[in-house]
Amino acid sequence: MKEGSARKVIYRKDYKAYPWEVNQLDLYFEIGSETTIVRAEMEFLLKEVDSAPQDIVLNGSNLELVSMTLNDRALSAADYVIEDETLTIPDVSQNCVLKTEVRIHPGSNSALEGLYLSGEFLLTQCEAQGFRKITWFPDRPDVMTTYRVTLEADQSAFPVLLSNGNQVGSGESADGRHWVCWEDPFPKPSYLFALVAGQLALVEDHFITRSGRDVALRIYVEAENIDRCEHAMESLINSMRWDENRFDLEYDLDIYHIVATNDFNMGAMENKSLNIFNSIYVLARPDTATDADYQGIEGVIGHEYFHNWTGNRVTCQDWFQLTLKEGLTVFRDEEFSADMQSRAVKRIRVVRGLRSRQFPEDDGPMAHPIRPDHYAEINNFYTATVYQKGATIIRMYHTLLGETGFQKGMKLYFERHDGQAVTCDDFLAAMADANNINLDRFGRWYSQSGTPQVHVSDHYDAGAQKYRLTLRQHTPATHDQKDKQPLVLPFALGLLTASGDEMPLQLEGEAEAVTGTRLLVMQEEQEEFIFVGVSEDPVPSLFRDYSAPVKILFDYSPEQLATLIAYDSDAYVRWDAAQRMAVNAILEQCTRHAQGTEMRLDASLLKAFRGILSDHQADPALLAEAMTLPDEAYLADQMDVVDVDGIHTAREFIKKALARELEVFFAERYTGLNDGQSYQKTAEAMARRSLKNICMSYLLETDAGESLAVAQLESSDNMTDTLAALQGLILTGSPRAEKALSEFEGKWQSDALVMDKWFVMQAVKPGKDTVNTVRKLMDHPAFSIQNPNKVRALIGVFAMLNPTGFHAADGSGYAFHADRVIELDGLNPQIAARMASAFNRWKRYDEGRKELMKTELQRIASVPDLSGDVSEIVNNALR
Ligand code: 7ML
Ligand code: ZN
Repeated sequence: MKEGSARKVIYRKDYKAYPWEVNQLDLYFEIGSETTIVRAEMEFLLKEVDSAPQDIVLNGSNLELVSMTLNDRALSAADYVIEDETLTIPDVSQNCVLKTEVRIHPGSNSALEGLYLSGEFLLTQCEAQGFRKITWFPDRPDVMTTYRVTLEADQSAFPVLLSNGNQVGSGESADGRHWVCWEDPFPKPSYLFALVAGQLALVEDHFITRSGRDVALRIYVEAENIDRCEHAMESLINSMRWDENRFDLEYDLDIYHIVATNDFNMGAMENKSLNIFNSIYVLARPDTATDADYQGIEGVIGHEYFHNWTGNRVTCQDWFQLTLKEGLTVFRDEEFSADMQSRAVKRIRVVRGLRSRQFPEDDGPMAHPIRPDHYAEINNFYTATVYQKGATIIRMYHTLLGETGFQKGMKLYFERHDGQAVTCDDFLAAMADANNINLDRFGRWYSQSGTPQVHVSDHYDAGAQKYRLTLRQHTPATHDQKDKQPLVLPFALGLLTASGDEMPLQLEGEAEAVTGTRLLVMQEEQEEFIFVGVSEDPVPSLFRDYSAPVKILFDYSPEQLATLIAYDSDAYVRWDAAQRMAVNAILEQCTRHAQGTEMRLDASLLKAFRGILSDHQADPALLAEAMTLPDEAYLADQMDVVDVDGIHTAREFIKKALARELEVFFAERYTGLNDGQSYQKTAEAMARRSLKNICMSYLLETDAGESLAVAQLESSDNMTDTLAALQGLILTGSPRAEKALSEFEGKWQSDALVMDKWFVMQAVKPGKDTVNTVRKLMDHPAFSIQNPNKVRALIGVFAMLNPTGFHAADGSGYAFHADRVIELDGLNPQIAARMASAFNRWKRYDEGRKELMKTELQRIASVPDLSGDVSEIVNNALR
């Protein structure tokens, strides 16, 4: 059977504990790029002393078996059964020692899972099921053991030899070879194993934990990147301090490694004391990385560090529980970023991401609960639902219990489960027990997919001074589930007067009123909240701080939205009101465009923008968020049948109209912010750059823009300003764009990360011709189909962030993309599957496009030996 090819579906309900304890795993690697020899020795102890004989089941994939012994007796093919990716030694009746020797070939491993080559060095990626590509082992997260790992390699090619835990020995061996031995005292599942071998440069610092442990912090990168590690190191130190202060959690070893690689399928990986990172999330210098990159590094360094407790010390019983560690760790990294930067800005960006990526997923053919009930390929379930929606569920515990109650729950969770592999139910039980409350109904969030809709209606009775809010929740059926139940929704609410003052809130039956945000909890399908002593018809400020991950349906008048935008105390509500106004304006023009009526700019939107531009009090980053128009994918989500070109045309129209009407305001703000100060890394400086560059993007819609952008490009001392100017010139079709692009290329051609940006800028250019640019760029020396970052920058960005290019009516974008999915499937099934998901929402388009996309999906599905990864995605889409 071809590697990765169609596996059977695995069900959560079929979970069975492993009957054996694995006492200790000794690994010996004879390292070579072409061939690596792996010797493993492990002890199996029956969990139940008087148990009947049990099978020993091991996982392995693409391993060349050299030898295998059980209690020193050589096993032959007659002693075991190999089927799919498992090897079964039947009916073993006693504790025993298993020894194996296998050969693997890292140099020809293009899937970037298991042991593989990146440039000149070797490294591993084991989550979720990569360890089975290294050696025979029960490759499941509930089998935890201690590891001792010896790495032996040529000293000059592989001077650095790293694995998990502490270095306990090293020495020279024959023929210019050397060895290093590592021991990890903490039992861990195999997915947290890692090794790195090669020539790498080291940046070192240290952190003293609050109990006085002096931890060596070592970041390994390729030598030319040695001057780009400062921010990552600072982020690591901040993460360690923050986890002590906010979560009372301290680091538990004397050493912490981070290794950066250009060849990585994902963002990063939390292997115990040996994190491996996609270099995007480590390397930064002001002239090579944008503010968004700096923030991404801080967040991801935090994320992987926080996994040490939420993931490593307490891990998952099985892969259905993935959100147990990922939802929780995303919540923790969001809170870290919020505490380090601006809480409000972080919250808005999180909500934007949830709406533009998770909502579509939850409404498409791959819809699944945060804790899925089944999968064919687990790699397809590292999703926005498991991660981002999972984090919103954790945030709701926090909202319901408060910081103190939540931390009590965390404390009990660690007291009960440190060192164990557990389930989402265990987490819920710890939260409930620590706070003495019943969270059974809240638990439905784990098993129900789809985005709930909350229909809000209100009624004001002036005579009685009463205000009634009626909430009705409804989750539409999803692909995977027909019947839905009501969920627990924390509902944070405020009421404003028409002039923007916060009203005191007093529910019927309560003794007195309280001012400010009120946290209510909705549990039933329909609930009514009646407020008394309400002196005027209020403007409701709903789901403040986005207190539940729902679609809020309320028919706001333009005046009410204007009040919220101008006055609400909650930054999320202000931003959301501005988005609603922009969505309404754009969709209305989209309709007019379709009807052949002339488009026009809404007076209320114009007025709101004028207000935003004149606000010199608010955080500039919040103003920038408020003026960032909803993206085309989010707009598409609001339509029954997506009008690709209409959305694009209407959005462009609104942007240009705002720019023309408010040119003076944009120019004034731009000039004020473009103060010639040299680059600073502070949150304030980043906020100012974000507002400045949003203003420039509007000014580029006017005659004044081009010269501003050119001047900014020429004087810029940082990548944020450079990229904003260059991207702006490209998008507006300026004749200056081509020269600027080629100068940029000349300057950065040998810099992998910066060249990714160069690919992105060209791949997002709207219009049907971009497919040809993208095809041509595939021949550029900096592009490689084998490298996931390049594939994402060029192919992924074209398919997912360029609707008018990908969805060109002639199907050229679809055909190109399907060819890439097929090409990638033979190299890297995980990346191929991610790319294939660009077709997931095909049923939401017009008949012509639907037919074209369906044809491409069928073409992919019919490829012989298609991987299980891609097969699950395309067959779900077609079903
Ligand atoms: C999410 C990760 C993976 C996959 C990293 C791989 C990880 C699994 C790994 C948020 C921030 C940074 C990285 C990721 C992410 C998809 C996304 N355990 O740590 O979750
Ligand atoms: Zn993670």
